[in-house]
Formats: sequence, structure tokens, C-alpha cells
Amino acid sequence: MASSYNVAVVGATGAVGGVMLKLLEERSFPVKDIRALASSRSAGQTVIFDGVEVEVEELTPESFEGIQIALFSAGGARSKEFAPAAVAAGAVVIDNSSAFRQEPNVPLVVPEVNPEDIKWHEGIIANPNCSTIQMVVALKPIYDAVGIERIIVTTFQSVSGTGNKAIEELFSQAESVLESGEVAVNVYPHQIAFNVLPHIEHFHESGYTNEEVKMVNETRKIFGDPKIGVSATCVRVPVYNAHSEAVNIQTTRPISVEEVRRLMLSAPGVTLVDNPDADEYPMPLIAEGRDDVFVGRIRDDDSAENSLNLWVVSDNLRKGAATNAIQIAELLAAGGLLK
Ligand code: NAP
Ligand code: 3JN
Repeated sequence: MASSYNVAVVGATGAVGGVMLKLLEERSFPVKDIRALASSRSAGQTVIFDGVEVEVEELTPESFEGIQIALFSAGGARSKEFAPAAVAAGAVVIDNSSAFRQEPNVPLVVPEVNPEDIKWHEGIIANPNCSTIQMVVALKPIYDAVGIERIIVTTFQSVSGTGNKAIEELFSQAESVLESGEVAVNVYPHQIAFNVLPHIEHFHESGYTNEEVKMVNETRKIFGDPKIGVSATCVRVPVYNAHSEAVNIQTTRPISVEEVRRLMLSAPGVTLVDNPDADEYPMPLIAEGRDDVFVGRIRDDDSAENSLNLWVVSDNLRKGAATNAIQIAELLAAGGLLK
């Protein structure tokens, strides 16, 4: 095993790519050489890594010579087009898009849930969708303790999940509304400032959105449980960063609220914030900039047998994307699974 690695960040100028660069540094990932890749629009610009300016290069099939780890977050079309070239060059691709998530030969990995799945990769490992990641991290200890039959989830997703243009749009719309100016609507089908949109990505014929369908399929693949019932409603809210989720579960065997609290206290990657008497519960402003999944408002649901409600919040750019991807890279390095 090498002691340090040549790492490419594909989409280095984006919201996720920027956090990846920051986290590689913050987590002291052993980087020998960093390659920042983006579109021709950004070629020649610089990004900062480890206090040093790195020139952004245009993504091409030749970009991966000598690269051992390629972190992709430039959209599914770029992943489909360029990940095979990265693999052919000897890199392991950790892909943040949905391009390969349901491929049978591509592990879909959340290190707190199914770390063992990295072992059977054939060059590409997929990072799940942010909304799925935070939910399965919170539910894994309960799943292992008593089984879960059914999950009903409603998400409250921040605009950073849509990328840099959406972050700018929320800020500029909020400013326009407060100044009674004209609100420009470009990124979403409607104004997002001071509004709520029950619509994330395109609608399927079923009436569900693509984000909702991803949550169902990804949860089943990560838990290795094709039968688990999952029903999702995904909502975009005018929050800058960190997704929140109201999660209702029906367990196979009974479990008390106290037992769930106890499980959360020892769960990897989870911080319990559940003290309603002191107005303490997870919120985006608590989760932002942190790597954990925050869980609170744990309570019995008396309307159905073996049912519970939880409130789950996490920084979608960190644990929902960059942190999860870099944890996978750390597992690969620790397991001697890199060339
Ligand atoms: P973003 O802020 O809009 O950034 C997009 C990045 O992709 C930029 O670096 C952009 O480069 C690059 N890019 C776009 N077109 C390209 C091309 N033709 N060739 C090379 N690079 C290109 O978006 P983001 O929020 O970072 O998200 C990027 C992708 O990550 C998403 O499309 C999605 O697949 C994935 N993602 C995953 C999750 C998750 O839940 N795990 C969450 C968010 C995003 P330029 O600056 O040069 O345009
Ligand atoms: O909208 C969010 O909050 C999360 C967005 C994720 C996303 C955005 C564009 C394309 C994805 C994803 O990771 O599922 C994709 C994609 O399908 O690659």
C-alpha cells in the first residue's frame, strides 16, 4: 500500500467539489498530488488546497494518468462519460452522482452502515444521495437491534443540494423580496425564497419525484433489504445548507424510546440532540459545518404498532456528499485496496 495518493477531484469548482478539497485537507487524507478538474469554462482558474493555489484543468479522458483516487461530483453525464477512463487509468472512482448507484457491480456505500461492500468494487464505488445517507446512518442501529419493516420520510432539503447557482438564487431572491424588487426565478420552477417546493428533480409517471424514487431504491440497496417499505416526500426549503427529515418507522419487534436514545448515543456518526424541555433538537444551523448526523424528537407513534418518529438533520454537502466519499477513500486506503 502506498503511503500517500494522487487524487483527482472532478467538479472541483462546484459546491460539493469545494467541500471535498476542504475535507481532504481537514481530515489529513494522505494526498501526494491533487488534480482539480472541471469544465473548459473554469480551466485556468485556481482553487485552494492545503493553502496552495491549484490550477483547474479541463476534464478530458486523459485527465487520470497516475491518479489512484478519482472523486467525481460533476453530474451523472460526466460520470458516465469519464469514470471508465479513470478506471482504465488504474484509479478507483468514488462517484457522487446517481449514474451507477443501481448497477449490480457497483457498491453503494455508507461507511457506518455497509463498509464491507467496498471490497467487491470493480473500479467504481457509488456515494448515495444525501437524503438517503443521513437517514440510513440514523436508522442503522435500530435496523440491527429490532428490524425495520417500513419507513415514511418527509425531507426538508436545503438549496446547497442543488449546487452553487441555487445558493446564489436563494440569497439574491431573499434580498429582492426584502427590498421589494423584482424576483428572478432561474434554478427552480418557482421562487424558493420565503417559499416551499414539494418538488425535487423530475416527476415520474407514478407521481413521485426522482429524488423520492432514489431514496426508496438506495435505502433498499444499502440495507441489502429489497423488501423494506419506503415512502418518501421530498421538499425543497429556503435553507442555505443542511437537510432535515421527519422519519416515521415501523419496527419488526418492539423498542422503547429510551432504548432508541441509548442506541443513538453509541451509534457511529450520530449525535443525539433530544432535550425538548430545554428547546434542544437538531436544526440545520447546528449541523452546518459538522460531519455527524443529528437525531432528536424521538417519540412513540401510537397510531400504529411498533412505530416511532424521529427528526434527523445533517450537513448535506459534508456527510451527504463529501465526508461520505472521503470516508470511503479512507476505508480503501486502510484496507490496502488502492494501487
Ligand atoms: P455545482 O455547484 O453546480 O458544481 C458542478 C461542478 O461540475 C462544477 O465544478 C462544474 O464545473 C462541473 N461541471 C459541470 N459541467 C461539467 C463538464 N461538462 N465537464 C467538467 N465539469 C463539469 O453542483 P454540485 O452541487 O457541486 O453537484 C455536482 C454533482 O454532484 C451533482 O450533479 C450530483 O451528481 C452530485 N451531487 C451529489 C449529491 C449527493 O447527494 N451525494 C449532492 C449534491 C450533488 P464548472 O464550474 O467548470 O462549470
Ligand atoms: O437536491 C438535493 O438536495 C440533492 C441533490 C442531488 C443530486 C443533484 C443532481 C444530480 C443528484 C444526486 O446525487 O442524486 C444528482 C444525480 O442524480 O447525480
